[in-house]
Amino acid sequence: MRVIFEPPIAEHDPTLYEAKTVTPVIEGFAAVGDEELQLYDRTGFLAIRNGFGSQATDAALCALRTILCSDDPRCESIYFESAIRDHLTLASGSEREWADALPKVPSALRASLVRKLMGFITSYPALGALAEEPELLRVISQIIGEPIRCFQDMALIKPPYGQEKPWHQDHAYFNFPLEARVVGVWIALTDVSPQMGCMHVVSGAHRAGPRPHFKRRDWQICDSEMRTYPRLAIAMQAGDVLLFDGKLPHGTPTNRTDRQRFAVQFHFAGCSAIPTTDEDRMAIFGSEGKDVRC
Ligand SMILES: O=C(O)CCC(=O)C(=O)O
Repeated sequence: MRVIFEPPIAEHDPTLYEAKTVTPVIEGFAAVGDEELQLYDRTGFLAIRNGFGSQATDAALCALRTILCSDDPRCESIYFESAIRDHLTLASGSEREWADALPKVPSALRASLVRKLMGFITSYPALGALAEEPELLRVISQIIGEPIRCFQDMALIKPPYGQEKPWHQDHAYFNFPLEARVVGVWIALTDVSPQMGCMHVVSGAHRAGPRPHFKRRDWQICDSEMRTYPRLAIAMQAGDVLLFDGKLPHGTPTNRTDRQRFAVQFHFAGCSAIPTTDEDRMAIFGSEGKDVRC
């Protein structure tokens, strides 16, 4: 298992996430028909109330808590919030030394500072079950228009006062041809308000295609570009699901509460999508050689 320590990032300007708050109005996956699929095409997202019931979300949350408390979690990688450094006895040194110092951090504190887990669906059935829900898969195959595969699973846990995930397009992180349809599935396992760092999106902006990304607080769209768009904050309840296009600009602000925010995210692509290279991706989403600055 890989252990990654996120770098500290500067606090974001709060105006970047000034947004109109909306809540999901489509009740369950079964309510997604032609009209909703057309809405997805226009807006780049669908917010679904009660995609999953409390039994499924409670079981998934319990599995995540098990991973967080385990000394040997069965996942591919674990990412710690930068604040974990304040609790490691080594102030400097290599990531290897930090990882060796982790067991000395009290387990509850350690668990409260996990930001992301990746690669767990094959080891934890309650989490794998979310990615196999037949009605969810039906909707995603209709969006993509061909047989689909889940190519990435992650748990996104914003610790109390945890850091922002700056505005970006997920496609800028994936080596797929630009025309390949990629669908993100963001499942709330706890209620998530704007104050807790809910998902923020720019409705319809996936249609403008790839935006240049820059290495700033993260690999992200320039703040000054994001300020020009009208933004929506999607307030969700546990079990609600956000489906969104890989080219939809989205981000999440700092968690301004003392509560841990839990979500699971999957990414799906069509089975026929053939992976490209980092160079191809950077030629599309990078700023080099283009007349753009940030
Ligand atoms: O859950 C979050 O805070 C944002 C996650 C996200 O946008 C991503 O990982 O691409």
